[in-house]
Amino acid sequence: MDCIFCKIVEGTIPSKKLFENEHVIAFHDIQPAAPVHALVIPKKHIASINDVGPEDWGLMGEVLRAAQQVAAETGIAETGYRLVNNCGSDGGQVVFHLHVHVLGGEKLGPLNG
Ligand code: IU
Repeated sequence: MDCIFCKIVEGTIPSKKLFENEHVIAFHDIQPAAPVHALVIPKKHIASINDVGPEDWGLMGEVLRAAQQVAAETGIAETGYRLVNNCGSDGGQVVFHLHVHVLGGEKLGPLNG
């Protein structure tokens, strides 16, 4: 499968890893939109939130748990941060391997700004 994030999971494309366990990995976004900008992805290829099956909700919990840990370890947990999932073209999704953005390290603008 020609998926860039699957290649990051396999290690055939390098990434600046922040966290890894058997279910998920987190790494720095290559085009950061905030001082801290990490992506948390399931190792399993799931194209988008639309494709999460009934058997995947435990895995989605692992994704959120890793996001919490990344926020703590990058020092943004105290001051606050934003988790974002883009889904589909109107949602601005570019990479079709489900991921949660962890954004922080500065006061983020309003969603309707
Ligand atoms: P989106 O939610 O699909 O729009 O976000 C994709 C993100 O993946 C975006 O912020 C890119 O900068 C980021 N990214 C990356 O970190 N490494 C890559 O090799 C590629 C995209 I392609």
